[in-house]
Amino acid sequence: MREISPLQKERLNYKPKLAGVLANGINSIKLTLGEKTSAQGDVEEIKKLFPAVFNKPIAKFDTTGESLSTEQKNVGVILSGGQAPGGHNVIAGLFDALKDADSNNKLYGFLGGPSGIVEGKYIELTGDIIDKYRNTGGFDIIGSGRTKLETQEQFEKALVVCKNLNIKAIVIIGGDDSNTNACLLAQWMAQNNTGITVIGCPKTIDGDLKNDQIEISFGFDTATKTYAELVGNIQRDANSAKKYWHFIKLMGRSASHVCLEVALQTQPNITLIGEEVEAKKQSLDEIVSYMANIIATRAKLGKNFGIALIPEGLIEFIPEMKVMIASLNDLTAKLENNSEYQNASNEQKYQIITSKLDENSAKLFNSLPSSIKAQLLMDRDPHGNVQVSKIETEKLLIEMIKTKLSKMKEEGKYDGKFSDQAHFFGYEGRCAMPSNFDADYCYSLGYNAFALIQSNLSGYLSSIKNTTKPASQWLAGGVPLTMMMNMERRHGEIKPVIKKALVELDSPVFKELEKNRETWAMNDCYIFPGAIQYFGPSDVCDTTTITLQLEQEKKLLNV
Ligand code: FBP
Repeated sequence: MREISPLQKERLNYKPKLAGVLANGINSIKLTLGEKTSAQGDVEEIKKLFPAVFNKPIAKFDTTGESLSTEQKNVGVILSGGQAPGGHNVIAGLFDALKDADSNNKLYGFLGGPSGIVEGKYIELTGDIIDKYRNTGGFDIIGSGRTKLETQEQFEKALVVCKNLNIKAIVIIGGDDSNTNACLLAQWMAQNNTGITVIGCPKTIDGDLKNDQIEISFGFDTATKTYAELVGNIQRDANSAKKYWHFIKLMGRSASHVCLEVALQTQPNITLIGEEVEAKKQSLDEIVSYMANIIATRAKLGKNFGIALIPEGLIEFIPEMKVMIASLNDLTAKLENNSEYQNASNEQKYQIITSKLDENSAKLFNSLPSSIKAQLLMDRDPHGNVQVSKIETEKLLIEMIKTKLSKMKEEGKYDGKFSDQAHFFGYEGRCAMPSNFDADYCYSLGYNAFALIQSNLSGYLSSIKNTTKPASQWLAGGVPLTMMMNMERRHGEIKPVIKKALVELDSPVFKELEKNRETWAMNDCYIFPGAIQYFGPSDVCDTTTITLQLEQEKKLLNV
């Protein structure tokens, strides 16, 4: 029996490239503090809720002969939320920096996500353990979870655990919701004078945790390359057999960044973008008509096949659905502890729900297939998000398109054959072996997190910039978490959360799709990107996403 594959073995030996400013080691870094920051929205509320960590300046590191604090420090690390390729390298970078600073420093990994710190479930991460996980995908080194940290009791328990382990800093590796946790924890630790600092690291394949200071969340690069490989393979199959329309839903939660990036990498016939649907106020019926018309026009050209990409969160952007989902969110939160509702059959649940919705939403809800109704009523995640990965939008669209095409056939507007295949790609990419970009970026994020800790900063997100350039030119620093926050309705209540970065319709990335999609719809301009490469020419192995490249090019032009 083999224990690992030859490629796994090679990757364990890969030496990730460290951001240039950090490359001289943790003892040769100088901190500069920049402008003070505010919040994304609802400034007064955020200021009131986070007095200890609000209004902090942007942090920037430079290489000098000086050193940051040299005080011995134990650190605790948490992997939080959905898996994203590169998480293990964040931990490896953090571990190497902490040991470079002082070999007596210890790193503790909390098990199973944020609940690990509350329940005191942890392991000490030693060199032997870390070495087995370098450059590997997955979060299995310590596991992950989605527990929301928000109560006094949770914070008090976490403090006891940290005191017992002499932990002086906590690093939370997570997406928007997990870093909201980090901010709440940082505030609590500061207001209670615990001396414990809290740092976040930007993780999520969804690509929706980004701004001027955070160019990309880790995992987006590898996950989109993995999906693009799969979409490319399907395109080649479709182009060979010429008999199926493939409807491919892509993970990514509300934002359509994943779908947009994969579309630019593969050039399919149809790409839906949730944010565009919302801006154009397209109804479900209009979306179906748009797709059916492309299918019918291709059929006239003798092409009864094609590829359609659908973002996971599409349903949340269709105006009538959005209104209905907002009401369902509030209703399901209220009914959470209602035993009559909880014990009811699905059909009874639909009746109770329909009786409480407004007329339009009730009509829409009743028009949906039973499977979609059940999926819409599933429990929200602990942060109050609808679990869009479980809603089979691709199948809903296929059914509606079939009905539309039959009608078009009766009217003499369609004379083709429609045979469908539905796919959902999400979990296939979340634990892929990190690309060189993600391996390097994550290692730098982790190393940099320790530089922020040594700078005694708390409530900051690790930031590595200039990432379309070679790693030797990457910059490092930190951005206050409060700067990204606003107030939103979750679980029926208004709460502080990090604002998700959605696809901007005036961005060069969306414009690139807009410019090409009519051509891609009718002509088969498919690109087959192939598998991620780890060894070979740099433009094949080290180049990052088209999204990041277009965004950075635009930034340069604006300067
Ligand atoms: P986060 O990075 O925000 O945690 O989400 C990543 C993600 O993969 C989403 O794209 C997806 O909707 C969700 O997790 C699925 O959640 P789960 O792993 O609980 O099924």
